[in-house]
Amino acid sequence: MFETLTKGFRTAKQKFQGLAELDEATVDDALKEVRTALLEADVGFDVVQDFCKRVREKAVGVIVKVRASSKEKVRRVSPEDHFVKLCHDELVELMGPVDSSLKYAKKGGLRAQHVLDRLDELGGRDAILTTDVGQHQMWAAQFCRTTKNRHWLSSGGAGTMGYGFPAAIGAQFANPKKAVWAIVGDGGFQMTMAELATAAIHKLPVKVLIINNSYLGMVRQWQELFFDNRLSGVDLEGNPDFVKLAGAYGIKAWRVKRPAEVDRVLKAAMDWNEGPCVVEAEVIKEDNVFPMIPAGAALRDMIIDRPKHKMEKPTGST
Ligand SMILES: Cc1ncc(C[n+]2csc(CCOP(=O)(O)OP(=O)(O)O)c2C)c(N)n1
Ligand SMILES: [Mg+2]
Repeated sequence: MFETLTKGFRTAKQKFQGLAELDEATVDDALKEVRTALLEADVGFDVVQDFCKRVREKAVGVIVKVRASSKEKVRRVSPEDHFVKLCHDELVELMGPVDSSLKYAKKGGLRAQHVLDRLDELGGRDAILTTDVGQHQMWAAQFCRTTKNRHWLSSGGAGTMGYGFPAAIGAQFANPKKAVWAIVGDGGFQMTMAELATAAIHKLPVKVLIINNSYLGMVRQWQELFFDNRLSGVDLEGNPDFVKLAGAYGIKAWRVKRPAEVDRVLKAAMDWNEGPCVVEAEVIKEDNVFPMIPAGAALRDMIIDRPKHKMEKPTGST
């Protein structure tokens, strides 16, 4: 296992040496070798590439990035310490200093990533978090870094939209003193939003964060990437006004539209102790989640950034 991994790194490194002259296809090829090596070696840490940008910048040899947390993880996975150190050194040599791989544009409107990043920072990391299914779920998984047991309730696999809010109500009943946040999509929330009544009647302090992108976002992303952006049945232009909806149940609600308002609104929701509350984040409509793996594809086929070429149609569904 160790040999496979280091061989993968070494091969890639040799290939990367003359990076300035390499085209993207060759770099892609070399990266596939690293990914394969990692998979075959069955190593439990994340490696994310940021190669397109680097290639454009012609930065030689800085290719593979590890999540910021991985450095710690790498250290922690003893007892195979010598191997871990070897991997770490190899990676550092390839990468330069480790930095966070999950980035998002800070300009051009409110992004779900920003809202979830701030939720994590302002107290979400200690809260019980639940999610629906879709883009917001992926972003929540990326940016909300809870490490506590039983603090992450999410409907994975054949995930079910509408799961997040009722799951949060259950979690809140079971843990009356804990902060519980339901992170839901504007599509998924509409499947179980009648439970606002349950939350109101029982004065549950559950907090709902609606990531409103006015789309069945995950399906829209697939239609964009794999079906020539021929959108069908994904526009949620008939959405209700979620703040008014909450108001109709007698529930406190805020709407946030600008990045500068996020902290203030999230803090206000965190401080709200008179029963449930709702935060509607009106985010940009057409953002995509990366990295992603097309259905039916393998981990090594992971898409890191917006593909420049036409993608093959996936063999499975969302
Ligand atoms: C009950 C149910 N119906 C359909 C799907 C397929 N599906 C997965 S994600 C998704 C879109 C979710 O939209 P939204 O809740 O707005 O979340 P977003 O992706 O926009 O964050 C759909 C339709 C599903 N997972 N569950
Ligand atoms: Mg949506």
